[in-house]
Amino acid sequence: MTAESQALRDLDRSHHFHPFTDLRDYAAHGGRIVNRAEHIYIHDTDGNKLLDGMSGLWCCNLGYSQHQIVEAIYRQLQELPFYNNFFRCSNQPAVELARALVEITPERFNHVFFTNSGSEANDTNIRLVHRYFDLLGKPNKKHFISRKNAYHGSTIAAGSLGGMNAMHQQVWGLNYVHHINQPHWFAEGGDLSPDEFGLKVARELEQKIDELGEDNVAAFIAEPIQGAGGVIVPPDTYWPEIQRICDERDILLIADEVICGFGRTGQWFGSDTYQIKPQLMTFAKAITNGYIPLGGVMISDQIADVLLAHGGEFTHGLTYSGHPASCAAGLATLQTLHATNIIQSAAENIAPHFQRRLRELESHPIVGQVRGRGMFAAVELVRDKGSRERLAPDSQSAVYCRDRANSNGLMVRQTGDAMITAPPLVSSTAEIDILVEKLHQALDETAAHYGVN
Ligand code: PXG
Repeated sequence: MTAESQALRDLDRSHHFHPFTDLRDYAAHGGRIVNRAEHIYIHDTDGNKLLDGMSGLWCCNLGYSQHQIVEAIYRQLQELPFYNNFFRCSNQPAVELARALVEITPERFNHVFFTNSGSEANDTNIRLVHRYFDLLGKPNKKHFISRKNAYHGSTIAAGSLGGMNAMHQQVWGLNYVHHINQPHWFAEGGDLSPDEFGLKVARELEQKIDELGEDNVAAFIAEPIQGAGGVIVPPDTYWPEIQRICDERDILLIADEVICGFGRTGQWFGSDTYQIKPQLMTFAKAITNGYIPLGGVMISDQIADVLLAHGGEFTHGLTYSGHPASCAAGLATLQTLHATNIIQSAAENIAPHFQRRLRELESHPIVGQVRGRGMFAAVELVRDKGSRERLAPDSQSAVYCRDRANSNGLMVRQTGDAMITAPPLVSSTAEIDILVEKLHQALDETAAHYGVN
């Protein structure tokens, strides 16, 4: 470690509060300063090079060397670095990106509202839904149903929509958000088959609607595949049953596509993969390949028509809604996705290789399950495969395994007792092989540490 790197790390731990971090621990030990990246590799100030098995934070789906996106941002900043979209003004990249998004989403989506992040986009969903039902003369329809262990962001509203216990302990959430169980068969399915369990937890939505009263429930929000919660791939029975319930009841379906969107599940959106028909879709992250902040909500005609028919100001907006540089980055990202056909080619080539290679880890003595779809996956760590007993309390073994992987040059993360990986779609088969080998090595070291062989 150079003196320069050490000095930077010391300044960081002295002055910089990091997100979702044990602040006391960080102040004592500091962290890794990432200062350079190319293709699917990141470099830190200590000279380490890591294969990025997390695509930044589920956002750099095309890796770090997409210079045309960088140039689009630069060109836009030279032409028009900023202007707002309030007071009857607009800007060309925002207009063009709105149209490009309408083209890649199902026909019923013809409008977009731009934000800076996924959290703000989910706040926007609440605003849109409340306004929609108010205009329809159904002012009691204010309640939202979400799922335990969902992640929808970290503003007060998005954090309330989310179902993370640790967050709820620190946030006094909204009193009109309710949570049902998640479709996490491995952790919570007990003796039921995955299909039975999928139906059981889907029907909790129906029960919750009955409990709250259909006249009071506005919407159900969910990620097609839960990302931060642990790449929770729902049983096949889950989404068709949820769709049935939403169709039969007068409640809206909101798909949070912040992680699933833009190719992660093998199609443009997770909603395409699961053939669900949400009335609202949240996006962020990979819309700009993570290079600059941008989020938003796709609004279906069912909702847009009501907002348009009634008029009256929609009293919601952010200074940077539709920022020209962010939208230019979004356009360049979509153009790249189209020009390279990477979503389809990754779904046909690299994703099957990634899923196949990872599943080989199921024969490892401490692996209880490997699950995934497209270009993301979770590897569950256990001491006993039959009983699914964990190696150690408080997810310690997965934290240990993550640290070993990181030290061995692989950036992966841990959620609960699962190792999580979501590499860029531009990874080669050889790079996926390296990822799996490094994860295998970390699993071996974890098994040895906890005395399993
Ligand atoms: N919805 C989903 C599904 C997300 O994954 C958000 C909304 C919020 O987006 P913003 O842009 O406000 O962060 C997210 C964000 C993790 C992790 O540890 C995941 C996210 C954010 C931070 C950490 O996996 N996802």
